[in-house]
Amino acid sequence: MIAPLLRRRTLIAGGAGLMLTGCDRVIQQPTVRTILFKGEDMHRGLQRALSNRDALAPEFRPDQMSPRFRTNGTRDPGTADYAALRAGRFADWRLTVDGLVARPLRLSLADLGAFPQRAQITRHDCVEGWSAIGKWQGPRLGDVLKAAGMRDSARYVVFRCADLYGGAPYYESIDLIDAFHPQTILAWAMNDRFLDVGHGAPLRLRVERQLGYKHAKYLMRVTAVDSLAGIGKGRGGYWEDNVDYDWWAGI
Ligand SMILES: Nc1nc2c(c(=O)[nH]1)N[C@H]1C(S)=C(S)[C@@H](COP(=O)(O)O)O[C@H]1N2
Ligand SMILES: [Mo]
Repeated sequence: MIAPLLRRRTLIAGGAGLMLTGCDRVIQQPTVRTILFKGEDMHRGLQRALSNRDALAPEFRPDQMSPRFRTNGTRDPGTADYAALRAGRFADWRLTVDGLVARPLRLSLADLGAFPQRAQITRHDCVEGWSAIGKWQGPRLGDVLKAAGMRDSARYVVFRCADLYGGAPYYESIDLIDAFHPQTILAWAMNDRFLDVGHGAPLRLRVERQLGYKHAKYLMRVTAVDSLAGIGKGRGGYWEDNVDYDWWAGI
């Protein structure tokens, strides 16, 4: 009597074991992957909540500036509109500030130069794995948004650029913590000269707590919005829409 019972138990146990093995392979793998992904999201969320979003990015001494600062992405928008602005040395260029603001603005380079200026020597970190230290100057984005009378309903700031990259308009967006961060500036000067075309003339964003692709070059328009839905493909930026880069690229 004992032998058949044992055999049966063994069979049941063996069966359960097989089922578990089956689960491991077939059912649990996606589950594990889902949990891992959730963990990653949670980790990012935590990192974001715990990191002091107001902390300053490191600033450097003039002698630490990179002798060569490479260009990346668009190096010349090359459109007829941009070529015309460039030919006029950007005298006719205006930055539109609109969206959820009480007073939409159209600012010339001279207008931007009339705001209090901030100069900073910072390190640019590209997601592709290179960095360079350069000096940037311009008004704080926060001061420009205040001048436009940004409304309380605004949640994000969207940056439209003059260039198409791979045929699609380059754009980016940041939240209000970064928009009002003291080192977030609209830079018209780099290394004590007017921005050159390669680096985003006549104006680019510097958002020093984030990776390079957030630093939109060739700025044309700054728009305060309450949602990123309906802009581009809705993920808040060119790379976010097209290559799945993170919207929040904090460093
Ligand atoms: N309008 C626009 N802004 C852009 C890009 C671009 O292609 N178009 N490339 C981004 C990327 S990936 C990086 S690393 C930096 C490069 O800035 P730089 O050319 O001044 O080095 O600009 C960012 N801003
Ligand atoms: Mo980049």
